[in-house]
Amino acid sequence: MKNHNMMFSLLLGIITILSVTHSTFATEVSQDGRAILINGERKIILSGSIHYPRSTPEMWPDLIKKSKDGGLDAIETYVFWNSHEPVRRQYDFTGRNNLIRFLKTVQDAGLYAILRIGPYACAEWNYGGFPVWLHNMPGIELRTNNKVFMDEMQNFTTLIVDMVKNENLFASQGGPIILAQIENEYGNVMAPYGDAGKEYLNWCAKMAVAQNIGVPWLMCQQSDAPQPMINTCNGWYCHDFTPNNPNVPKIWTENWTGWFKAWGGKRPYRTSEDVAYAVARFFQTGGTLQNYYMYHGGTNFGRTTGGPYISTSYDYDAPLDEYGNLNQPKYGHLKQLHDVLHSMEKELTYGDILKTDLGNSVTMTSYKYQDISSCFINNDNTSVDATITLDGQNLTIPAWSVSILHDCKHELYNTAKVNTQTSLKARISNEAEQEPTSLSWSWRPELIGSYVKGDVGVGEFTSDVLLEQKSVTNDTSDYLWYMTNVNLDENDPIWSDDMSLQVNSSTHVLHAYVNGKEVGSQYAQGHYHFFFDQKVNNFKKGNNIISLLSATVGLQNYGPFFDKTQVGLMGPIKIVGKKSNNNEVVTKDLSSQTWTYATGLQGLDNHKLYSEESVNALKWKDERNMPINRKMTWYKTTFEPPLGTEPVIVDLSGMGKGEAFVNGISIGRFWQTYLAGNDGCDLKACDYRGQYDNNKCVFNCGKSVQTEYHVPRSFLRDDVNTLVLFEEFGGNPTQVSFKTVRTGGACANAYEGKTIELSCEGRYISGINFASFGNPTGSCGSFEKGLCEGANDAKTILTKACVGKESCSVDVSEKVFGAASNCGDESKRLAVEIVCQ
Ligand SMILES: *[C@@H]1O[C@H](CO)[C@@H](O)[C@H](O)[C@H]1NC(C)=O
Ligand SMILES: *[C@@H]1O[C@H](CO)[C@@H](O)[C@H](O)[C@H]1NC(C)=O
Ligand SMILES: *[C@@H]1O[C@H](CO)[C@@H](O)[C@H](O)[C@H]1NC(C)=O
Ligand SMILES: *[C@@H]1O[C@H](CO)[C@@H](O)[C@H](O)[C@H]1NC(C)=O
Ligand SMILES: *[C@@H]1O[C@H](CO)[C@@H](O)[C@H](O)[C@H]1NC(C)=O
Ligand SMILES: CC(=O)N[C@H]1CO[C@H](CO)[C@@H](O)[C@@H]1O
Repeated sequence: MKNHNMMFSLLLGIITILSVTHSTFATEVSQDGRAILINGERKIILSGSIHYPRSTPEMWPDLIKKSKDGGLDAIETYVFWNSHEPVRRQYDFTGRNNLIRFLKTVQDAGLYAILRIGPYACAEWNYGGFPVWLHNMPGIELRTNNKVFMDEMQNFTTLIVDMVKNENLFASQGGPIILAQIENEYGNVMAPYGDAGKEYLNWCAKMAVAQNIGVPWLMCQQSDAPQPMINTCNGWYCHDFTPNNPNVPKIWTENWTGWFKAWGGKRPYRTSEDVAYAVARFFQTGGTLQNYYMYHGGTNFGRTTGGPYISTSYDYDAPLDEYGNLNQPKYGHLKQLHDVLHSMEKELTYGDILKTDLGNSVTMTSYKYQDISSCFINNDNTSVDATITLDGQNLTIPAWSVSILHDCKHELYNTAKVNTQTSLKARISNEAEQEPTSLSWSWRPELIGSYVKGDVGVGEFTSDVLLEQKSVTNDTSDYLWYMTNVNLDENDPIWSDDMSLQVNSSTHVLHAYVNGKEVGSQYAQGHYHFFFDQKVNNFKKGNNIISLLSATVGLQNYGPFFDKTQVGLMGPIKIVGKKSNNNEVVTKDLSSQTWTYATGLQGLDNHKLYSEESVNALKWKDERNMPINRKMTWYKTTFEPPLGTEPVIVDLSGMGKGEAFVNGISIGRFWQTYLAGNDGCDLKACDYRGQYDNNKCVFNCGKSVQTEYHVPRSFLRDDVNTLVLFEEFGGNPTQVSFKTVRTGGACANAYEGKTIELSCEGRYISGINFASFGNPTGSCGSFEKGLCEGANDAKTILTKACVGKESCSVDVSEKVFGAASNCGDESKRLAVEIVCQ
């Protein structure tokens, strides 16, 4: 028996070895102190994050192709547990959740993949990617040494690893995945978990290693990552980062290309110059693998946004915009940098490194391999340009920039000299229809009568305490009703002329009703906690019905113990009477009353009014008596898809807050009426020089953070499509319209010696608005000629070279534009603005 067993396990061992190495295409991934090695060769790896559920399978090939064209070697993604296992042991890997299809699309494009399994993701994703049923399991504690949690985490991690293995997607099996990640930024939050956190971390490492995936594991932001986990850096800059083991390379897992947006917030923007500076500094200081977070941000469809209050758009100011268009100049400026870095791969990964301090925050780093030297020269001074003399030539390194030089002589690239055009996006109204006037609407009220009038049987269960919302709803809906009956007899001391309802609220949005009548609504601003206090004038003797509708807008996704953040109406909830004669205040605490609970709204969650079946089956009222600014109202219209292939958006101007659906698919929550504050949009702050953070350069003060919502083409049919809006606060749908987004024009500013490429990205160049070679001033839209100007008319030259073409390229030189006089020491530039057809 024993022998038999041994034979069996020996055999198994052989089979395992065979199955790991059988493929002739297997890629060996290893690491040393310099780089990740692919089949024994050190590599420079440029990677970008694209989260598969934030776009559609139909968009993936194009996004990944553009990533490859942009000079990336790898695509990185998290795995989103709550999308895949919405109900315990019931899985969804279809459509946008088709992880395997996504990884195969990456493979088909010939790129590597980095799989951050987590399964905690953060990512501004609802509840950080954790399913809410997990939180509701008895005895569970998340992200710590807790058996219930660890069993579930292992179960899901194993499921993903097995799925990926079955498709041979790990590099060790010939697949694209070169690295995997367990946990995520735990180092940032670990201290409050104490020893249990440390034990959990060690367990994560062991559990990961036991998965036997044949490629290295990463742990980001984890300076004490146990071996063989590779600890990596996340941040705006990572050049000062050193890994915790001399035998692992310096890896940057999240280089934040921009920042996310939130309802009621401003729009953040990070300049191309500064992102390029951060990347060049990282490679200058020995980094060899970096990942852009995000390369394509995309859209938080449905109820997937985290938060609270993360917006539906997750554009992130990434190199590919929300719709998959190039975000120029960021995309092109980084592409040029990637090409230069790849051309230096051998020097950067095998070369001898020599650092020279040139004074005043200027350093030169040379990488010499065999006969070739490549150099980086950085100027970290935030205001003063540096001029250095190399080989008898003067070279200007602008403040806060890095130059990269071939042979340490010829400048190939400078992070502050942007030679890529700035594309100007145009919104074109739906050419298939005359919107918005052509859209005809029908409507229905959301039926809340039985909840606010206390009809019997409307609730699901009762409780004598105020319950936390997630624990009741399992997050199957944003909405939860808290309802109670209060008997006020004739002699109750509470009676007065000034009676009010007070709710100590931890919810995001509250709508309060007494005896069928609305008494007020309120939403959290700044802190996700507010005190509701509204006068009520319809309390009556006898039975009173109090109905409180609590709504969430994305569950918290970050912080120590973020999962324990309570949301809902935990009270106290009181009726307060103030006597006018003696100022006496009498309160009646309702917190321990019997409360009846009902999850969701009738139309939204039970009848699914947005679904294809209900949209046609149920009666909708026509436009004649359509209410405007009415709370809890449904609107419906049909539309033809805009012509062409450009991305489609729906402009929801006029609407308040709610959720939008196209052909039964949720395109996300909307919230136009929560406006950003008026302060802080100082464009001078957008100078690329100096440390960036997400508050440095913001736009859109006093406005709504998002009025346009992406409608992926694959959601649309050729003939008739349906848009359904659930409006919670009150809005006016008559301004709603569909549009396409395209390049309307472009500006460029290129230095002498460079070649400028101009493109309408699929459309024709129809005109040249401005062109000047010399020292033009101003910026896109307001360029002006300077004193120095080439002898030939720049506009005529560009018209000849470009108009009527999709793209054109022109050498920026005196040979083309003629000798320029009066230019002094200044380097000459070409400024141009083109118009697209
Ligand atoms: C996950 O747990 C279920 C039981 O709930 C079990 O049947 C299944 O085999 C487990 N999966 C893995 C990969 O461990
Ligand atoms: C930049 O250089 C100037 C001139 O040498 C110096 O006075 C200043 O302190 C430097 N500033 C920074 C931030 O390096
Ligand atoms: C370089 O700059 C220095 C100082 O401005 C100047 O004296 C010198 O002539 C310049 N050399 C060249 C080759 O332009
Ligand atoms: C939430 O989940 C529990 C079991 O975990 C279940 O009893 C309850 O009915 C669920 N509630 C809703 C609203 O889905
Ligand atoms: C209101 O709720 C908050 C958060 O749950 C709690 O900290 C606070 O003590 C409550 N206020 C009162 C008066 O109970
Ligand atoms: C610390 C932190 O905020 N972590 C985050 C890093 O960057 C993005 C922010 O967009 C998150 O998704 C990370 O998890």
